[in-house]
Amino acid sequence: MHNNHRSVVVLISGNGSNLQALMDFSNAGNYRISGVISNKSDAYGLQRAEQSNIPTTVVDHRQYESRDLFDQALSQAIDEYEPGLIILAGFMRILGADFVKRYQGKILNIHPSLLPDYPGTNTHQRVLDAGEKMHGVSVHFVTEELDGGPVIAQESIAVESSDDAESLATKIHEKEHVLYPTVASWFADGRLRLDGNDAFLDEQLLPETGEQIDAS
Ligand code: NHR
Ligand code: GAR
Repeated sequence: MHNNHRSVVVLISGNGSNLQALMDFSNAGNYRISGVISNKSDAYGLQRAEQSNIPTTVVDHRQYESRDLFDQALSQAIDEYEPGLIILAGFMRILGADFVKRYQGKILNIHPSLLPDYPGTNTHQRVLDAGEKMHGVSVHFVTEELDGGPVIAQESIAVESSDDAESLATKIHEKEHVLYPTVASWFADGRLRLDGNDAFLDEQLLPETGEQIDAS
């Protein structure tokens, strides 16, 4: 892996509003988005990248006979950009053990829940169904364990009685669009480190729920 902490590749599968936020903040954040890769050729995020003159690559998972072969093709596409950091932003393909090992400590994901609660999909509806008063968003290091890598930072929102899954998704997106560029900058500045299943910020071990951000 290239040792330029400031060069980032963003992996997407869809809309790419988090990609947009990362692009908009990249100057202030001191990182550079070298490329955007999607497993879907019709992902709207690809158009966002092109509008900002950022090179794009499509690696369509349906064209590979196995997950391993897809992961290998994805690795090749990533390595052409020589990044120091890989950011998953609404990327919807589970990555295999070999892939994760190759980029150990250099992959981040944003997940719409207060991890370790509610890993997996459909988090907003599950939070509503459980009658939770709080919901939120987490940025974590990607490890082999799905949505199980150490949490770096999270931000909470209150669940109101008037909320539905859509209103929660909107509130969560607002938080994500500030939180993710912030954490990307920490990484670019060399402040973040993964050691086994522990995350460190400025050489301080982060708690299980990461750094609590309150930007409100
Ligand atoms: N890979 C590893 N190894 N570890 C993680 O923590 C990962 C990961 C890949 C993606 C994002 C994650 C999320 O934030 C993520 C974290 C997709 C699925 C999934 O079930 C699950 C979790 C996440 C992303 N994907 C299906 C699959 O078969 C496909 C679903 C679809 O195409 O719509 O890969 O929630
Ligand atoms: C974000 O809310 C992100 O947390 C979530 O998908 C959305 C992507 O939005 N990620 C997952 O659910 C991963 N399984 P975007 O494409 O507009 O950035």
